[in-house]
Amino acid sequence: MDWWKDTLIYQIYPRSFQDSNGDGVGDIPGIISRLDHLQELGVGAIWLSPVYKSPNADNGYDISDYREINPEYGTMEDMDRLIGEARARGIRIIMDLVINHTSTDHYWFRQSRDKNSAYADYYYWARGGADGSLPNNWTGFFGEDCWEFDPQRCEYYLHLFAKTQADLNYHNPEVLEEVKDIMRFWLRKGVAGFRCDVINILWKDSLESSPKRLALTGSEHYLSLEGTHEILRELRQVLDEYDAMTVGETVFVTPRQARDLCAPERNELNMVFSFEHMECDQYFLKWFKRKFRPKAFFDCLTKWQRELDWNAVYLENHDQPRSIPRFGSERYWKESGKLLAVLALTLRGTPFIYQGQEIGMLDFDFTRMRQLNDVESKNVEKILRRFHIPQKLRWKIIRRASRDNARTPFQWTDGPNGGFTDGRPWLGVNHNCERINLAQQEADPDSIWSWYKALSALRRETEVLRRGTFEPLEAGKQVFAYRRASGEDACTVVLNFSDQPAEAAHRGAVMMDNYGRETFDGRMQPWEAVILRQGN
Ligand code: ISL
Ligand code: CA
Repeated sequence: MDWWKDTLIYQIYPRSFQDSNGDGVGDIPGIISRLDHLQELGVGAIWLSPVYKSPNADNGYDISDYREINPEYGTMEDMDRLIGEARARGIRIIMDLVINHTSTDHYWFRQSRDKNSAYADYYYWARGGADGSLPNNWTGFFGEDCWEFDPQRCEYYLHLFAKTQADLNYHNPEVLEEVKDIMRFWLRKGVAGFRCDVINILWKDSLESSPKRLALTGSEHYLSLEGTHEILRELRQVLDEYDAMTVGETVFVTPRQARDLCAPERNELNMVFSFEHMECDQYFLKWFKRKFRPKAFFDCLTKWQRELDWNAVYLENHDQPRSIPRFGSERYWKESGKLLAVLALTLRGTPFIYQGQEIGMLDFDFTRMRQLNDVESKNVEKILRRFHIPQKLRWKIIRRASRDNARTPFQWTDGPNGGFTDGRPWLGVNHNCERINLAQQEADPDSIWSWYKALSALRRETEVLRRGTFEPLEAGKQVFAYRRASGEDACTVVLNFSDQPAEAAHRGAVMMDNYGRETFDGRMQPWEAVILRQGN
C-alpha cells in the first residue's frame, strides 16, 4: 500500500535513452542494459514514455496499437524481459496511458471513417457549417485548428493535439471498456501503474462554440469536468484489482481541482502533475518567456505543498526545457544542479527525475529549425511565420521553449554521440557531452550524479524527508527555506537561488551541503543548498 510514497521515480524517454543496435533510436534492449545505472540511483520505479506501436507524429503519444510494441523499440519479448529485469532490481514499471486520443492510424479510427461501422462513435465527428466553417471555434494545444475534415466520412473529427491524434469519445461507453481491457492487458504483465496523459480533459460536455477568445478557446467544455471524475472512478476499480498506482498529467489544474482528482477517499488518481510552478518564467503561454522570478516560484511551490496532502514533485520532463538554465544558473552549473536536486528530493511528495537531470544535462545546442523534430515546435514556427515574425525572433522563441530541449539523447560518455548510439542519432546529441556525461561524473565523487546518489540514499534512510510534514520558513527574493517534521524528528532545508551570496536565519547540524560545509552559520555561497538536522 502506498509504496509510491517512498519511491523515487525515473522518467525514461525511450527514443533518447540508449540505442542498442546502431539505428540511432533508443530502444528497450538499450534500457535493459542501463538498469544498473537506475538501481545505483535508488530508483524504485520507471515511468516509461510511450513504447507502443505508433507512426510517431508525436513520438509515441499517437498510439496505433496499445497491445504492440513499436518495432523501433523492440518486441513484446523485450518488453516482458524489461519488466522482469527491472523487477529483479526492485524497480517497477509504470506505463504511459494515452487515452484522450489515438493515432488516426489506429484500427478504431480507420473503421470509424465508415458511419455504419461498429466504431462509428468512437471519436468526435461533426459537420461543418454550410458556409464551410468548422464545427466549432475551439483551438488546440499545438497551436492549430482542432478539426480535420475526413473525405471518406465527409465530416470533421476533433483533435485537441496534432492532426493525427483524434480525440476519443467517452460518451460512448464502449470506449471506456476498451480502455479497461488495455489496462488489464498491461497490469497482467506485471506493470505497477500508469502515468495518465492529459487525463483531466477526457470528457467533453458538448461541442458548442465558446464565447472566450483567448488561447485554448473552448476549454471550459473539457477541463476537469464531472464526466472525467466518473471515468476515473471506473478506471480505479480496474487498478484496485492489481493494487496499481496512477499519476495523472493534468493541464491547467488548480490546487482545488487537483485535490478533487487525487484525494484518497475519492478513488480516482493517486497524484497529479500540475503545471503552475512551470509557469513562473512565462507570460500566459510558454512561448512568451519572462525572467524567472525565484520568489514567485517559492510561493507557488509552497501553495501546492500546503493545499495537497501528497503530490508528484518534478522539475523536468520531456515537454519542458531543462531545469538548470531555467531555474538555476549555467554559470554555477554544478552548484545549481545540486541545489535543484535537493529541492526535487526534499519537498513532500513523490519525486520524479527525468533522464539526464541526474547528470545536469542542459538544453539543446541546435542553431537551426531544421535540426528540430517536435511537431509542436514546427507548428508554432509556422504560425510565427504566418504572423511575419522575423526569423531571428522566431528562433529565439522556439529555442527557449521547444520541447526538444529535453529530448536530446542521454550523454553516457564523452565519445562519439555521447555513447548513445553507434549510428546517426535521430535527434542531435549536445556537443557539451564532452564535458557533461555520466562516465566522467561516475569517476568524480563531487559530481552532480554522485550528489543525486547520496541524496537519494539520504531520503531512503530518513523517514522525515519522505513522510514528514512541510512547513514553509522563508520565501524571499533568493532564499527558500522549509522544514520537514515528523514526531520528534525534523530537517530544515535552506536554498540560495542566486549567483550572489546570501544570509539566512537558520542554524543546525549539517546533514548535506553542496559546498561540503560541516557547520552552517547562515552565510551562504551562490546556489548553496543545505539540509540541516532539526534547525528551524
Ligand atoms: O508541452 C505542452 C505544450 O506546450 C503541453 O501543453 C503538453 O502538450 C501537455 O502537457 C500535454 O502533454 C502530453 O500530451 C501530449 C504529448 O504531446 C506530450 O508529450 C504529453 O506529455 C499529447 O499526447
Ligand atoms: Ca535502436
